[in-house]
Amino acid sequence: MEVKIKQVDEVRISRYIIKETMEDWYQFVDSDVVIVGAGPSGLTAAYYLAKAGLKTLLFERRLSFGGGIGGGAMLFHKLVIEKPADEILREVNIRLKEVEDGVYIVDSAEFMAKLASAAIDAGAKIIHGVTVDDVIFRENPLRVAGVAVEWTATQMASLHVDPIFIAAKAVVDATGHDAEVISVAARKIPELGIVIPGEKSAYSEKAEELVVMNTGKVAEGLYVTGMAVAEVKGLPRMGPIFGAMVLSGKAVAEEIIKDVLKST
Ligand code: 48H
Ligand code: FE2
Repeated sequence: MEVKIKQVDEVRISRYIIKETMEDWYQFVDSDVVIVGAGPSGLTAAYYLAKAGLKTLLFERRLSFGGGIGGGAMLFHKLVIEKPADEILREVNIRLKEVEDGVYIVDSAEFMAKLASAAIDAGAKIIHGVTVDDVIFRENPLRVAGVAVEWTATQMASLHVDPIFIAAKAVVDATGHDAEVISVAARKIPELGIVIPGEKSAYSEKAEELVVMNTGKVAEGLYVTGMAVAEVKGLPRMGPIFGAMVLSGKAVAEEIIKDVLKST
């Protein structure tokens, strides 16, 4: 088979990549919202925030999307979704199988791929391989004003490298069970008065509503969504039912949209 392929030399390949990468970093160094973690809650928040026109940047430590979605339940590639979270999944064209009234089964690969795709199409910028390891804060009024980021690879190599800072009107901890961003803020900025009781054992029927109800602002400029809510508010876990994760992502987006509009 004869194919005429456009010829591009190594210097041009490298230059285009460097230039375009730096343009993204330069533009997003001052964002409306920084979301930490590309699991179900972070991706859903990114989708709604970007759709509302906010400059939305999401950092994900790993080189993949979906956080805990990919592992399904004990590596079984299915998850449970319940009403009304099905509406969010339908909005991004994820197919659901109803197994009882208001209870659905979703395929984990389809869930991760389509949720990530929707967030990107809505305009969210997602950067992989970056770990958020600290926040920026300001006084008068006391608030979180952004994050400190480092390559995940640098951290894995245990190298002492100082971070880059990204400013944001709102920082969202969507890091899952460990609530990493809020934990570091609670430890390093005691004036914020954040006390973290830690997640409780499983109680699925209660946990779903509690997580969504307790989603939102934990300090000025700092918000929590997803499984991190259980850690920060001392709530039970729910296992492989993911309705609360996407509903929590949507709820945090709605609260931030209101807060950011109020401040501008
Ligand atoms: C950059 C980071 C950092 C960091 C972590 O764990 P996730 O899937 O989080 P959620 O809250 O969206 O979803 C939770 C769900 O997956 C789950 O575990 C449930 C429902 N469990 C119930 C139960 O009973 O166990 O995703 C978090 C993402 C991951 O991709 C991490 O790699 C990433 O955040 N991340 N990224 N900087 N400091 N910390
Ligand atoms: Fe989990």
